[in-house]
Amino acid sequence: MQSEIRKELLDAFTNAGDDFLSGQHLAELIGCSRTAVWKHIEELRKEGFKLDAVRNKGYRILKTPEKITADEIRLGLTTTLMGRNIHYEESVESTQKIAHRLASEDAPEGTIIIAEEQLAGRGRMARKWHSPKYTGIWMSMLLRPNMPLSNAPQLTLLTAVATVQAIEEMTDVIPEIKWPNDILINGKKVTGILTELQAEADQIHSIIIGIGINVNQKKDDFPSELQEIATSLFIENKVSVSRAELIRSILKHFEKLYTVYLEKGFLPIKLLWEGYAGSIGKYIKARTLTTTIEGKALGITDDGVLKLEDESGFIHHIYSADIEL
Ligand code: BT5
Repeated sequence: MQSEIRKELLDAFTNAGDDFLSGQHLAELIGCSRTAVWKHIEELRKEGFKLDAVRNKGYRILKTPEKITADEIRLGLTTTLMGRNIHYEESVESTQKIAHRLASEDAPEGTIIIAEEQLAGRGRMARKWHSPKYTGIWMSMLLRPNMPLSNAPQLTLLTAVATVQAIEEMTDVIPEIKWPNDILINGKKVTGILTELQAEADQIHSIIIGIGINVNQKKDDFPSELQEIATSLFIENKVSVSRAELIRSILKHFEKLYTVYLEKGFLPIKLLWEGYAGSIGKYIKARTLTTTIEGKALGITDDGVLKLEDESGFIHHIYSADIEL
């Protein structure tokens, strides 16, 4: 109930923009007492929000906190599904781990899990994902699509498109997607995506998509082994980016694409994906679990599978691999 009031309060401020909202008006809108409104306003202040309070006019939000809070994400969120349920933690092992637990506890589709830092952030195949405090977006999204298991990797590609669209909306950089799960800027990795499943037989119970984005790190913030291969939006764009705003933008773009995907299938997503793909037409090395194949990346199939032509002209279909450009 308390958090419902908070959500409605933030929705009201979102709709009001720069206008003031009086305590009386807010109380009527939300259906609670003026004292309750005041209590929630005080809570927002404690979280680091700066509010203007003017007699006979009311309240408006001047500045949001440095930390990401669930409330800051909600302020300005325009989605109806993604991020309507937010699970926020200061420090976790991995947001994926929490998402798996919440998925088993029947958390609703669209739930997101955000942490300020991850102590054991993970990449694919038990690799580590460096996730320092307050500088990046470490987020998992919970989905429950009704579709065959084999289509799940398409959601990695869809997530990459949504993330690139959000980065383009918020910065002047030009990111490109490296199949299947990386986003690069000037050849360095700014984002990694990890798609995990809970399923029985061919029935998907839930899909958990983890997104890691380096947002405001400086070069020295990366450990030495990552300094030459990783980058952040700040390094590339030279200005810091609001993480909460970027999260909202990702959720907005993701929801749009996900709706299209559920209605029309992968093809429209594929077309968008191709527009952002950096490696198509280039010679690449694909390391799968069992072998390494070299050749020209021709593109992806209508299902999202990578087509790689080796020097004999044989076209390999690659379902999962690490790519070297
Ligand atoms: C990935 O794996 O790129 C998927 C990363 C997913 C991270 C998110 S954060 C939220 C959610 N919770 C989690 O615990 N994970 C997800 P992969 O393609 O296997 O790449 C891993 C490799 O990227 C590592 O071996 C490093 O070389 C490199 N790497 C690690 N941390 C990095 C960082 N912060 N930025 C750029 N590269 C990094």
